Amino acid sequence: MAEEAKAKAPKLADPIAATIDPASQEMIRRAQELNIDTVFDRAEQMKPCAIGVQGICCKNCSMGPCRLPLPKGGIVGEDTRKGLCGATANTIAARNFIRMIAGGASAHSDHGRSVAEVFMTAARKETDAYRIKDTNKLLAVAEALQVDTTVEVDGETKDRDIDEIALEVAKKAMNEWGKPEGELLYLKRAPQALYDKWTKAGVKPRNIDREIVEIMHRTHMGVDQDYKNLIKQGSRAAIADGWGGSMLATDLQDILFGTPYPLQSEANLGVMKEDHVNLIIHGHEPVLSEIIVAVAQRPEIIEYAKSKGAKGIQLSGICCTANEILQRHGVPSAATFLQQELAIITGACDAMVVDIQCIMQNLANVAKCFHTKLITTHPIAKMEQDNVLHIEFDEHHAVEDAEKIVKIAIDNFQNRRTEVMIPRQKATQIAGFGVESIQYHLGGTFRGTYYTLNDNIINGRIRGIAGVVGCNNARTRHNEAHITVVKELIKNDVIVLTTGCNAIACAMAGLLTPESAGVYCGPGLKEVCETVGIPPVLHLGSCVDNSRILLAATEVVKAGGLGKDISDLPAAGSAPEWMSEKAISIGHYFVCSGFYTVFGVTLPTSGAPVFHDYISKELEKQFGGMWDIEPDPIKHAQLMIAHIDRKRKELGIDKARDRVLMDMADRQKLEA
Ligand code: NFS
Repeated sequence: MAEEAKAKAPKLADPIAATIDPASQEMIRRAQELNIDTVFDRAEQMKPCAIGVQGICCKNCSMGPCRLPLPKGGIVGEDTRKGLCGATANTIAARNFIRMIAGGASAHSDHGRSVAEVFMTAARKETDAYRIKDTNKLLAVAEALQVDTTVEVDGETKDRDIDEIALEVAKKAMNEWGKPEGELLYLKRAPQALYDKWTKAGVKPRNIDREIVEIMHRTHMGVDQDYKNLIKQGSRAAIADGWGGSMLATDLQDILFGTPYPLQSEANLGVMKEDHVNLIIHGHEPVLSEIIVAVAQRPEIIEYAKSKGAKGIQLSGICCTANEILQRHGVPSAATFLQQELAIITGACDAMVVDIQCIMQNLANVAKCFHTKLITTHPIAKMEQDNVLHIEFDEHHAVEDAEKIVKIAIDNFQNRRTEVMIPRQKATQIAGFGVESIQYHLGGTFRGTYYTLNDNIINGRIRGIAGVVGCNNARTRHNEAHITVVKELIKNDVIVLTTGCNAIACAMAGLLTPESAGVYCGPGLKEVCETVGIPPVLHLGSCVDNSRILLAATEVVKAGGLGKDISDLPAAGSAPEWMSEKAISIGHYFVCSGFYTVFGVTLPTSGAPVFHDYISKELEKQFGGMWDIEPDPIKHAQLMIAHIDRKRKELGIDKARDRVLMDMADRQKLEA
């Protein structure tokens, strides 16, 4: 009988096998003791569908789902697999793939639209909660959106009124989502060579919404049945994300909330404090979290918390909201995507406020086992469980909403019922980098370009640039691939630009400090980091801020000496533990912008080898970028390094690096 019960007990995750992070291991164990399941356990109990993983299941009509597994032993001769309508594996995989792009692009771009709406409210002065904070950025964005920043008065050129510029920027920006003709204005920010490639390939987005809608149309039963034509539309929508919705989100957020500048903070569950009210902000849009940060710092609110027996209020963040409030205010990051349930398992989370994206529905079930108030705030993202509070956030009464939320957290401090167990682990991080601050650190104010960075790439101290980004995925060991890939890159003198959950993982592993250069970097990168005083891994923000990587790469091209296009650069992109549709959209706009892009885990194209080949080899001919997949993190990083070396050779700067390394060795010999 006991044996039978044991056999029926659901399989639980092995904490050590589930994550490399000791804090998370401790909390997984704690959850298991309390009989609360987490994503790590569920990943043990439910295996993914092998056909879905390969991208060859079509459920776009009710004659299916049609599943087209690869024949045992692979395809010999002609691939005769087809669905009821005749759709081939290539058609099905391409449809599924671009629907993922549509999902991802719409998430980023709808986020961008919300910010644009708040921006409009601020420009119209309909709210006191938001105002233009960064006028320099406003002027830069005005130029990119073709808004005049000067006026002619009596034959004289004068600066235009800032409020007027803001209003026109707001209108021009809003227009990008649905204008009836023309093309996205930001496309012209790309290097001319890339713009020309987009023109030739016929993939310049017309407006953001249209490209997403067209994906849904083309992938409807019986429409587009040519994988090349399908992915062409995928490219157009992905470019509309990277160079449109995401880039606008980043820019307008910077204007409203300030452009990030390097600052110090901490990361991991250990940032929570037992004797403080712990309010965790989770999700993606900073429009709400910005106000919560401001409200939680007000003296009377802190006094109110003290009146309830707490020593103060500890704010922290999860997922990309963590990155947003870290970058601009130094609020510590409590957790990556996979740790969200664990933050509640501490027993010390008095309230978790969520908006949109990457929020697990099981948070509500976990919160039910504790005193934690879980608060949804967005009209498009509610939860069905009845213990969830919904306080709908509106920019017109932003401060009142934020006050209400902060007070709920404070009032809940005294209701803690389970023993509090906060893991001790936390690490120092330097975050807050961006296109502008890289320019400052690695270019110098005098030249105001990326000259020093380029110079160090040309002379070989820096071998190349990598953008390592993206999620966690419960099908892989939490943070292992993130950290292994990044360490392998910096060991080989590749400087890393990071965003999203990779950034939080790197912060937790101590890679976002200047000191880590001495420990983990190759001699060239170490020398540069120590001279300039920067970490070898630069935190550029949230996932919409991947647009910063596009613009940083463009600045590198502009600074000269490294070719004419992003695809000429010794650079590569990576998402070692991706899981979301947003990651596919990002991956694809990286590819369409000229980056060699490697994903970990799996790619939903493996069941359609011809389509897979097309998005790797053929797309390289169009844009210079290509997809690749490698789950093994060391091989993954080595593929990126091999690509970087190939580009160095094409640029004729491969010899310079040999010389630098020889110099270093000689110098070390002398020192010894
Ligand atoms: Ni990006 Fe942010 Fe994390 Fe992945 Fe989710 S938080 S938008 S999608 S899981 S990196």
